[in-house]
Amino acid sequence: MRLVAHPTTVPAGKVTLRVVNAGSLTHEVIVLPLPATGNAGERAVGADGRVSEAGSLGEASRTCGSGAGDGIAPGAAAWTTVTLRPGRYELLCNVPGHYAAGMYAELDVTG
Ligand SMILES: [Cu+2]
Repeated sequence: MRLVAHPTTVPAGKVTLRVVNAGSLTHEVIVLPLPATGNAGERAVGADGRVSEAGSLGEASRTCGSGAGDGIAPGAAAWTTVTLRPGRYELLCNVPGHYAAGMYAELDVTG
């Protein structure tokens, strides 16, 4: 499993994420700031197979819709608009087990 960001660098301000689920399972995308010394993929995974969403800046998890929902069905798109300051962020899927399986990507925001 993987999550790919195109482009990987965007200007600060309002950023619209358009997520296409090209897989065969339900997925989602959560936006979290990366800690100054951390990299994508390094978050602690809990016993439930998920990472903490504390500090989340938004998510795209609604099939053919905006914002938070029950997950993006296979073949469907989802979207959300977040306001991002310059920095490093992590896009990740928090369906149990998916983060540990590689569903994360760094997104860099320039000033
Ligand atoms: Cu997933």
